[in-house]
Amino acid sequence: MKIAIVCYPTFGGSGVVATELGIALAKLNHEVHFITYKQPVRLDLLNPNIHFHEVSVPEYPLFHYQPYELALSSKLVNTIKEHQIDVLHVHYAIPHAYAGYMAKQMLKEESIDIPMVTTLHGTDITLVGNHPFYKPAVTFSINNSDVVTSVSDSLKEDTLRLFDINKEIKVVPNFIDMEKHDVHFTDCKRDLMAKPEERIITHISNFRKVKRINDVVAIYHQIQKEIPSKLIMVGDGPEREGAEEQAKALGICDKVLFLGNSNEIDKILCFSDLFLLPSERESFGLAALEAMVNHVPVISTNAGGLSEVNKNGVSGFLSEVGNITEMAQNGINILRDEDVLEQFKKNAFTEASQFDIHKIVPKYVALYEEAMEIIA
Ligand code: GMT
Repeated sequence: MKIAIVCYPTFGGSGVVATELGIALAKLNHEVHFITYKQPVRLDLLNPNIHFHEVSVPEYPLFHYQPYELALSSKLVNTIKEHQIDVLHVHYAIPHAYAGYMAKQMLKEESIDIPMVTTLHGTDITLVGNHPFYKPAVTFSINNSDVVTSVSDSLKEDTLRLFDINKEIKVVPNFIDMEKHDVHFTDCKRDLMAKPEERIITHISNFRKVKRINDVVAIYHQIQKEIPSKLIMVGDGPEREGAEEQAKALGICDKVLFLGNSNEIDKILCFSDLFLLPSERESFGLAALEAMVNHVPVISTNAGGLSEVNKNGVSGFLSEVGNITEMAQNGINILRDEDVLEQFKKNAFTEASQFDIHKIVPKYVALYEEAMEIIA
């Protein structure tokens, strides 16, 4: 099959999922074409089945906002024609599903019917897409996709509650490559980060408001009073500076390391003992799954789809949003006893296995086939 994938190329979860999916499809001998404004961060182009087409938006002074959707839909039309693409898979409704719909219409004029699969990731529905400025366009794009998927049951429910949807939404959860992690390698260079007697606690995100970065620091502040430990903060975004100030004000800045964005997530998680994700909302929580596959238990909120990933009392614990004291206490309970920690680490890995890439990718392939039949 020849598949065109549209996604955000940045460190966000939707881009990571789209990239890993494309790589997995290429390994299955499908021809995959990524169409986006920059090479996706986790994509290497060594597989001959993987192609990257850059969308360029020429600057023109007349435009206050450069018209990315226009450039993307034109690039889609050209790429789909040139490479005889069978199916278009757009990740994130805004503006990808909208641009995809326009490309479909332009291609129809040339008697080319291309099926479009739209995957909803979360913020495109719960935060941005729901805004009145975008809502009609998002509703229209979802209803006019040939197949619509969401990454969790929770996101499906949110979409049906917030939008007037007349399309079936199929849940295809996010995934992880278990094979990459089935040998828990020990050469972690842990001593670069902490003393042998210290536990390592990690948070990874885009440091946006929805992640409640101040709660991460506040939870850690309580944990470190009882458990000698370090906090490693990975990622970058608008809330980072405030969190650095907070760590300073709490007198723990020597124990909190802000690493910025990293392509070495697995290496960092390899030496981590606990992962904190106290988000306000999370349609799935890919970062939690990435922690779990690296044998790291998760302390999270119960927001959105997190309870579909992190199992309370098994792979970690879940609390109400903002319940810092409970999250800290749960963290302490896991970290203070070596046997308890070991059990949670094992459980985290076992729970992650239900999201193994080999179980999930065939679901997408089946949906591509279904989408192709719809328009045949
Ligand atoms: O908020 C983020 O982490 C980025 C955002 C994105 O669109 O890349 O993540 C969303 O999609 C991820 C992949 O499906 C999910 O794992 C995240 O839970 C979701 N974020 C939110 O719902 C806030």
